[in-house]
Amino acid sequence: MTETGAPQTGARVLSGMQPSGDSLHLGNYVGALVNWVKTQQQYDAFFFIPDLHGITVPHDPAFLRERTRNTAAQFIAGGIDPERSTLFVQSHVPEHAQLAWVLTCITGLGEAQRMTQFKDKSAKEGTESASVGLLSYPMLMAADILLYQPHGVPVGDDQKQHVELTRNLAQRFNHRFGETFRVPEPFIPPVGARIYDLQDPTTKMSKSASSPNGLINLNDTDKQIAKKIKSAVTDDGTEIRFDRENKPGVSNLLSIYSAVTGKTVPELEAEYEGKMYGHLKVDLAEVVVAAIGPVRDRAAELLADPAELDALLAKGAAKAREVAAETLQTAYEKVGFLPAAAPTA
Ligand code: ATP
Ligand code: LTN
Repeated sequence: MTETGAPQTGARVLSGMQPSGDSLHLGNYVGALVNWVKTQQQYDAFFFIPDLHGITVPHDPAFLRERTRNTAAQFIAGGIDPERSTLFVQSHVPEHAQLAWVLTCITGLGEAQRMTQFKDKSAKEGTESASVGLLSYPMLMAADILLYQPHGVPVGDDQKQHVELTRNLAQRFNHRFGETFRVPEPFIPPVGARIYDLQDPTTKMSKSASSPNGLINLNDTDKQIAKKIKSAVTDDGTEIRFDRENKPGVSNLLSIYSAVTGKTVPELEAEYEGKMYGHLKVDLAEVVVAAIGPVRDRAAELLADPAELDALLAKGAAKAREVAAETLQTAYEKVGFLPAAAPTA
């Protein structure tokens, strides 16, 4: 694919989303998952849940396990087809951690310390207590990507710097040890449907939202969804018009409406001309429920049979390992590790 989205049959893409909350939210859904689902029609797609990344900050083991399953169920319920795409959990494919070590050894300390996400997160943790794992996060992400030799990596613009480092590490490795890795392109969605917090429409909708009412989760009930939309912060005046600067609340509601229905913002502005904010909210609640209600219900069905879900993930991991093991073996040979001979009887 090119950055403009023109298809290129047979090309491979890979992406992952951390299991850092109890549920994906509407921002993850329209900003990432919906794009992934479209991607799998045209590409050989690999999607995974980066649980190894999930322990770079303090975590609860039981929550991590539950969230990993939950995320997998929501991916499938949201339209990722495990027959068509390769869907797996990162820790089930040990090659990720193995290649990450090699890449860590060709990354400069200063280079790692300059990554924006490390600077932000380590400041939150307190620089002294931030884990070395957090510093190594980008090298693990580079390994995630390079193992599969993808052409493109669909991510939000916040992950662009990590993909840039991945490209640098691939080029550095290839230059030092010989051609091994494909240098991947970041695929940043052209119309970055960014969804904002319903209570504070100047900050993006995020798992770490300050108020639970600002966030619509994929596992919210219809009633919760309607209530949160009804109490969404709107702006002065009465006009329903997209103006991110002066009307961030109403603009956000219009963006969400547009993202879940496919109607354009100008179409919606025309439709709601002369109507009140209340009208927009009632209709929006209806379309959001229609879009994510079935995803919630399907995810619940999948979670009701964890053995079946785990079996699907095991199948995905086996498919992923076939590709990952081959790349790792090449990288190990290039770097000079002595091949392990088969044991003799
Ligand atoms: P955190 O609260 O831990 O920062 P998050 O909710 O922002 O998490 P991420 O795990 O960082 O979510 O992002 C997963 C994917 O969802 C990324 O591709 C990101 O660009 C997308 N995404 C996250 N929040 C939004 C949003 N508000 N609008 C659009 N896309 C989003
Ligand atoms: N850092 C990413 C998650 C992630 C990822 C990847 C995305 C881990 N490894 C490989 C794409 C490719 C994030 O969304 N926070």
